[in-house]
Amino acid sequence: MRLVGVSLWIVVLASCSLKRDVFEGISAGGSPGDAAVAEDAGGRDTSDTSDASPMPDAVATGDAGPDGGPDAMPAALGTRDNPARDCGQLLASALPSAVYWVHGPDSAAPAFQVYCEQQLNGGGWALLENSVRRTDGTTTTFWQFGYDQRLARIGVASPDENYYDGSLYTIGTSYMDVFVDLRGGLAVAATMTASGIDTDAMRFTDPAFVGPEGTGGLLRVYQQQFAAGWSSKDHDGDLYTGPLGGGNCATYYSNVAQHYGTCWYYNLGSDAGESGPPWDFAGPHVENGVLGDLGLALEADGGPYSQVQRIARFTRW
Ligand SMILES: [Ca+2]
Repeated sequence: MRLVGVSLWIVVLASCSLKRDVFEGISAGGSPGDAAVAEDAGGRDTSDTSDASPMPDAVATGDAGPDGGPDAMPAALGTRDNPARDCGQLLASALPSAVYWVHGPDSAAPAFQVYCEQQLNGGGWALLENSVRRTDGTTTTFWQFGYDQRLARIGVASPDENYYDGSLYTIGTSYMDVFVDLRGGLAVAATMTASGIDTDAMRFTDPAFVGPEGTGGLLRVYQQQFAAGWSSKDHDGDLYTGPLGGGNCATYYSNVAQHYGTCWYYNLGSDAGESGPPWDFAGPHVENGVLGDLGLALEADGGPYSQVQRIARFTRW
């Protein structure tokens, strides 16, 4: 038995080593400072006088316009003055993972900021949800928002910070969940498409698992965390009807707001201890069987559910 255990340990270590390389590549582009870089990248170069003004009337009336003059260069793609449609358009322009301005599928809609993940699973993904392990309990607190915040934007758009942008559910058509374990190993937990979402129930319209099982995530994660319901401490929209937590998965699991089935394979802010220790509030947790099937590391002595470093959801539109 001892030899078998050692062999498994080596396999796990080798697997983690490979995955860590992937994650470091992904997180390298992400810091809050990138937001400022992206926003300021459209610096106005007024030295180029060869570009004729498309608005000669502005010169005649003395109105130089908001760009500082008729000869101003166009703002860089992904800035407030020149928002992209989505992260995919920015990826096509070879722009790396960072925060950018986008306008979504309606080019006339007001621009907003998203963190674009440009390396993982083809890139072109906007960060929708990011739960990061914190031993001080603040991650659990972050996810205890109420039903009225389900479409809100909360936190800092960064791979290293807790973040939620529920408004992206109103435009998203593809989704991807990602886990990062305590050793930095990364795996895609589920991938799916949907034609829309019912913003009252927070249930997806025509959801479908993309897969394939394994590299494209696990069907059972999709079934529990995408294709079922959504609950918060003040709203029971999940499929669980048992007595615990008054039948509300969120109430039962530390008041964490998220998509639930009956109830979860992962939780953004709660452990699943039945009562007392090992209940803890470090934040994101995943069921051990799911972690094992994805080749990720379990928490030592963590019970049937392990802490992870990060759970993130991304979307495209
Ligand atoms: Ca329920």
